[in-house]
Amino acid sequence: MEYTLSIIKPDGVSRGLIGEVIKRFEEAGIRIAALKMLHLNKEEAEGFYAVHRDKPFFDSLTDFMSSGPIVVMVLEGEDVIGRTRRLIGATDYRKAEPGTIRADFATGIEKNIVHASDAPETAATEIDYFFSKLEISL
Ligand code: 3AN
Repeated sequence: MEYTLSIIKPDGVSRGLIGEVIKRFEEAGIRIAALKMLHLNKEEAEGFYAVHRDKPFFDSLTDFMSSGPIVVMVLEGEDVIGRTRRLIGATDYRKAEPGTIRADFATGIEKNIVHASDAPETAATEIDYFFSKLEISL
């Protein structure tokens, strides 16, 4: 079994899309192994996106990610990293496949509703950032 981290971003939460996103994951046979809502401060958002520290969009991205509550989840399933990425669609929503979460709901490259880890190493680091072992139902 594989695990990945997904985040419903502040735009997804404020637009009432928590249920919609979770429904799409569950309907695809993905299991929710852990879930919580939190509101990151700027420093915590910077820690999560540390790999992007040198990018021109880092400040704006971390402002946005700390602008309101988010929902963080550990997802479980076979090939769940790749399957979740396919369900959410490309980072740039204008290039996302029709029927993906971002194609259906995103309103900007930052305001793209949902995040999901892109590889096993990042999934492990990102899960660790938000969850202790005790919080994950195996
Ligand atoms: P993804 O979330 O699709 O894996 P990453 O990890 O490359 O994308 O980027 C992290 C986040 O940074 C994206 N979800 C998006 O919100 C933001 N982002 C990425 N590229 C840009 C960009 N060129 N301009 C503004 N924001 C960006």
